Amino acid sequence: MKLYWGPHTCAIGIHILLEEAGATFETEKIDVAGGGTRAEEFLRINPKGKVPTLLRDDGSVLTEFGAIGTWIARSYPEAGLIPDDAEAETRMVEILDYIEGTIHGQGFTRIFKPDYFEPQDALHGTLGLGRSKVEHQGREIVERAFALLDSQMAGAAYAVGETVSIADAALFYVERWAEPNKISLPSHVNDHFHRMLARSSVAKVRRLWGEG
Ligand SMILES: N[C@@H](CCC(=O)N[C@@H](CS)C(=O)NCC(=O)O)C(=O)O
Repeated sequence: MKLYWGPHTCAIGIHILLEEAGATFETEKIDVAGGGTRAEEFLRINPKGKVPTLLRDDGSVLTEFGAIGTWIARSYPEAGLIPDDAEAETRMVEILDYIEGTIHGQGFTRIFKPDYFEPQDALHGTLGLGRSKVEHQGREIVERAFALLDSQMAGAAYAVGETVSIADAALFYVERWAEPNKISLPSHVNDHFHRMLARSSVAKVRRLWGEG
């Protein structure tokens, strides 16, 4: 199988899950910032034009973080990436959806791509530090969401209890977007970020991504 990834993207979470699972896979780097996800060759593989994209050994393609993460977790059950307990699994999906839909989709996308959300004339209305209103709104969404997760994470090593799950890989990729965007992580979330950084899977992936 092959993981398509791009520097600085959410694909790092899937790369980490593949390492945690002990899977055998190849990777292909896509120049996302340079428009590689919009190249015809890539769109033939994933018409959504997004990474992570996972090409499986049977030739089928999986997209969307939660779906890819679930497939990895179900395919390598010994890695324990989905909690066995139904209540814990449900809580994990709740956190995962919140990260995908709200922190990434609504928050960081406003920060990275304010022009997706506002008409050209609104780009001239800036608030403090030269940020557009949409970008400012994105920061508020992200900060409020991290604060909420922080209140849920007191006393727990990982997103749901004491072992790594799909939600931790997702939480890690949004945590790593915080500092470059001058967003401070609240204490429990920050502890989680450092706990993830200390994992050998994360160190390995960061080295492969040219970061470590
Ligand atoms: N809903 C998708 C989001 C994926 C996504 O937004 N990927 C970004 C990188 S973090 C991307 O590929 N952007 C390239 C583009 O929009 O051209 C998922 O869960 O996998």
